[in-house]
Amino acid sequence: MLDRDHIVTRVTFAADLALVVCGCRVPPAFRLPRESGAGSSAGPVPRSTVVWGPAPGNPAESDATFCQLVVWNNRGMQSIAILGDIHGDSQRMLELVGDLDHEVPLVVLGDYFDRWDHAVEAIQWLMSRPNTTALMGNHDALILGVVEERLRGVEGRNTENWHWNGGKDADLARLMREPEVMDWIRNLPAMTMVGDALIQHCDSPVYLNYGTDLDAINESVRRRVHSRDPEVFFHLFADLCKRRQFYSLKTLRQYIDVFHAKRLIHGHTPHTQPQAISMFHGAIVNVDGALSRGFGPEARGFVHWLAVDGTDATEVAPGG
Ligand SMILES: [Mn+2]
Repeated sequence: MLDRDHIVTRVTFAADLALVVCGCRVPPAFRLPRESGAGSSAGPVPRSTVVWGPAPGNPAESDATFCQLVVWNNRGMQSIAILGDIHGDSQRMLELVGDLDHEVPLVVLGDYFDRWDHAVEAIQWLMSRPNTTALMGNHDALILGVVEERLRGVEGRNTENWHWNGGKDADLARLMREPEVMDWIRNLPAMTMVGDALIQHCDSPVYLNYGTDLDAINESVRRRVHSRDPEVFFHLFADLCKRRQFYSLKTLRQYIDVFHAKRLIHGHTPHTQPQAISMFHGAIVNVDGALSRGFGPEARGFVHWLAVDGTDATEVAPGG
């Protein structure tokens, strides 16, 4: 026999489900607080936020009960979608950004490989998507080193490190058959600017070892990558592994001032929050929500919306 609470729960669940399916309502438990990071510091609210959460009325934590909730607000806002480290999970990537209008600029922060084994598919989708800027992460430098070792028939320290950093043989095998994908990775910029935001893979000032401005750094990284020297790749990988090096506002400011930036957006250091984490009133924003199932079966990941005016949005160009 159903008691009153049970009936109320069932009715509430049905109502919530209908409203969410219609795009009208998100259950209160899953409403997101206004972003405290880059979006709000620019003034306007984000255009939308996508977050994973338990299905309404069904809080059990299994994959089958999770659904993707999309909160739309301020549709007229020009804003940029930013996605953290994909780590081989093309399916989760597509669930988050696959349906975005192609007019919406998308920036992905690097680390396409390892942990999960569909990186090549993820990259092929990113290659085909207009209005997309992709950056290089430490894992991407590493796998380029592994490729060079394979081509030379050796297993050097790139290969050794790749194995214990979650390297997936199936993805490497696919990559070796896709020269266009290799070329795409080799030409990834290390960093880009969107409006007043500097965007890079890791939370470290190590990039200044490569140059004193954005173009010089990107060119220096590109030149090293095109040397195709496994040792050069290993050093680039090791540099881009650095993390958590902006522990004071002073250190952060000294760094972003070099680029005339007001804030820094990075990935690389995964966290399990359902939205970006910011510190120092939005001056540094971590958008790596550990979306890959290589970090565990829990449904995670989000799109971070960077609100800028229309002029800023046009500064995002494929290839940075
Ligand atoms: Mn990384």
